[in-house]
Amino acid sequence: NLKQNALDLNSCAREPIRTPGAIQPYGLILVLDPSTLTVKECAVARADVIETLGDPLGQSIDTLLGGALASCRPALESLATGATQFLGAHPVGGHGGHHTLAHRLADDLIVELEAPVPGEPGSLEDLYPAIRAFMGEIERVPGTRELCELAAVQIRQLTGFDRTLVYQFDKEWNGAVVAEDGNGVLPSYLDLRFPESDIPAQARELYRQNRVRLIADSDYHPVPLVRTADTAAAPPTDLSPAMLRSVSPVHLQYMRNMGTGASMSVSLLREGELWGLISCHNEAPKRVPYHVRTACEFIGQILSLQISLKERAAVVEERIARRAIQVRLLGRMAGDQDFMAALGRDQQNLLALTQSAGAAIVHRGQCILHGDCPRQEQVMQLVQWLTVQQHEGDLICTDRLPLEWDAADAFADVASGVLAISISQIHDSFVLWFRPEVVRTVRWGGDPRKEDTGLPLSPRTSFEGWKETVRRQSLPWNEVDRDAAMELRTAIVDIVLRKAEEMAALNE
Ligand code: BLA
Repeated sequence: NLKQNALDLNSCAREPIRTPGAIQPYGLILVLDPSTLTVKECAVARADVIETLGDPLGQSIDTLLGGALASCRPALESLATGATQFLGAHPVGGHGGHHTLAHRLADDLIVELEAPVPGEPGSLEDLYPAIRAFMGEIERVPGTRELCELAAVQIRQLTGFDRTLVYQFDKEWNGAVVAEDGNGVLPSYLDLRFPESDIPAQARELYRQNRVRLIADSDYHPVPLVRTADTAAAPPTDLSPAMLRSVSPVHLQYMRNMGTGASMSVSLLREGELWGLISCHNEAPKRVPYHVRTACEFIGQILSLQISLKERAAVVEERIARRAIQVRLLGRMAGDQDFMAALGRDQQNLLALTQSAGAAIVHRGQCILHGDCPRQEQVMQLVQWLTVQQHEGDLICTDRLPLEWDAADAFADVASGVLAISISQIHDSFVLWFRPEVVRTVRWGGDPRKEDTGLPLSPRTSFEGWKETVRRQSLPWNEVDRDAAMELRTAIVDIVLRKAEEMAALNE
């Protein structure tokens, strides 16, 4: 029962996507013995190819497909393990020049021939103007969001998909749609979130290695690999580098449920890790020609590099902005006897310092609230709880307080996240900042009702699933938030100490 399997999310991570034993039907795959260059396994979609050119199984590279690949022998012989090489176009019977790729694995040499797409560009050079235009424009945009929007537009122009999305992973591998371009045929998914299991771990690992994949028709009939008798007992062949690799039936069902006939995705990496995907959809089936995919891969790489740069610059800028806020807060405190009152007079900056929705200052049994906070007595209980926790240093933070302390369930909506600095252990003085449950901070982009298919495998169900996985969690606190809080603590402690010294001097 597919529905039940689909709901068992562990089963997603076990889908054997590298070894599906079949290909998509847009060409043919030959698995050669690397030492003899004879075919030990193959999948050929068109029966007439075998009728006219003979069965490739058991044949040598020199004779198979009517000798079409004989000239590739030197290239194939010298291909290093792990490498992929483009071998140009080669005729397959009367079906035109097929783009040919060779992939050398430890024990296999995979040769795949992809059928041409009518009217496709003759070379990557034809697409160079589009790539150059993209490179020119990215220099002018300020941030990551704008970069992603530009890439969505560019990839859609290049490919003609109905909708292109830029999908970004968070640190737990849930995803969010951060940019989108479309022609209105498919619904908008902008700002939607998806749980980790929608793109399971083994798929993410494969996409980290292999940067582009195309599912040209979510209704396709897989073409099974056939083997020679003496390879029958060998383990299933690893098709992970192959463009024609047949994809997981679970994912095909997902695509059909969301009304997409074709999908392509391009990996975005940052420092060797998968940062996100450019994900493209079409309502009708759609092939994307080889050179166009290469251009998309290239744009993906440029985008990846730019994202790294922009994110690094953004952290620096954010630190500077927080420092400015801190200076303003300190200015208030300097001229004031009572640091609590002083901080409270600048609520906006107090909250902005850690990007929070609420803050509480607890000092000598008093508790003052700013913005969206739990009730006073709840904050006091929280402080009690914090003081008995084992924690290192003077900063405590969590983005899932209710999961760590049951009593916080009562105010999870406003304070799923808390960042607290302890000012003085003797007097139980704290400054606490609160963040709401993350679901409250998410905008729903499209109209959910339009998409509600009631089926278990669909973006709508996924979005609901995502909400469950992040219940009682806030947006995470990052290093900039924590450092800003600690710097404020140092300043407060300095002020408190200085006051104490002044008092002591007066008393002498
Ligand atoms: C693969 N899942 C994928 C891929 C995407 C998504 C983009 C890459 C393949 C492609 O380009 O189409 C997910 N696509 C999305 C999401 C959106 C989207 C979230 O457009 C949102 C807008 N997927 C599930 C569940 C399972 C699952 C419940 O939702 C498992 C039971 C599995 N997804 C799954 C698997 C793959 C996959 C196994 C790998 C497919 C392959 O490459 O063989």
